[in-house]
Amino acid sequence: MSKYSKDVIQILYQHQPDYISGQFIAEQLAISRTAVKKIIDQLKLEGCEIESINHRGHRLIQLPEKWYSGIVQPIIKAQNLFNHIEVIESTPSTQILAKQKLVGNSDTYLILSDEQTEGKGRFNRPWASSKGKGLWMSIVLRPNVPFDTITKFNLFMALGIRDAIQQFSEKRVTVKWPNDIYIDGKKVCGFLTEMVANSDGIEAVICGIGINMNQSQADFTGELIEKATSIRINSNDIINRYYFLQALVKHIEYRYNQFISEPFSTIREEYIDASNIWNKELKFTENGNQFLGKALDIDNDGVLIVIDNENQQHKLISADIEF
Ligand code: BTX
Repeated sequence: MSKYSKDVIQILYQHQPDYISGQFIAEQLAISRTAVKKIIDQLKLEGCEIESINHRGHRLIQLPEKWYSGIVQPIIKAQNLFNHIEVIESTPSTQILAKQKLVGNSDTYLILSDEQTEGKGRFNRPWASSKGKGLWMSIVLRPNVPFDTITKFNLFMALGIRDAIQQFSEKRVTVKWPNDIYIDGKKVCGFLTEMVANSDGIEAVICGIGINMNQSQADFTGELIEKATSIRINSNDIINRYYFLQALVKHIEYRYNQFISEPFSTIREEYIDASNIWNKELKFTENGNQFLGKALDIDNDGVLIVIDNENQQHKLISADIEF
């Protein structure tokens, strides 16, 4: 793969739906027309639908279900959250990779992968991340805040991710405290937040986000047939992955800035409205302890107030909830 292929795809994408001549692309990149033709032939081989007509040039019609760094980079650089962005085809887990890259720098970054071979949820549970239709990414941020604000970060992120998915879903998108996003009773997204901290505060927050974007119900297997959904299933059209990624990063940036400058109480009402855990019996697991109960409220610090079936009150910072 030529080092210029990401630039060629970027030029074709930016000029969509127009034709663009090989000569123009060659001049932009200071390479030969033969080199441009070779790159375009290679892009066609890997699934890009490109119409090439003599004397008119090339026109991008459709991209395959994969991330192209040449398109991702300008979209995300237009926002100010990350120093750099990495787009890869496969990795065991973007979360592991993001943590490996923390050492010896203070960069903020985003890692996006077409597939994860060992995607992980909370408590080491598997996260299904097959190639093509999902969005699997980890972001690394460096907020200058005390380390006990990590729970608050998670609450702000939930709304950012929810808002982005809502922009593309016909049905209502809800938050299942603390780490899941739901549509129509099924999980469309799971995310988790980890951090590295020292006595001075947080060194890095690493947030891993898995979103089912374009799966059909038939793409899910095993327990996920009943449990999982995608944005596509709840939308009238295929989700344009680049529009969605742009919206996601925009909403995350908005909520991140809010997290840094505002207390949780600013978004408390909004969070309560977006939540799907009220008025139903829930099964809670906290530090290995299981009990049945109901969620009553979220206080101004983001703590979940729960009453169990023995009338005992619990204040939860994090737990696992089953419907
Ligand atoms: P969680 O522990 O709340 O969710 C894991 C549970 O969700 C699984 O046990 C399974 O029941 C269900 N599940 C697994 N895969 C899917 C899926 N694709 N769609 C819907 N439900 C599913 C939530 O953990 C946090 C998940 C974070 C995933 C991201 S992806 C990028 C980053 N890299 C990585 O390895 N993890 C994070």
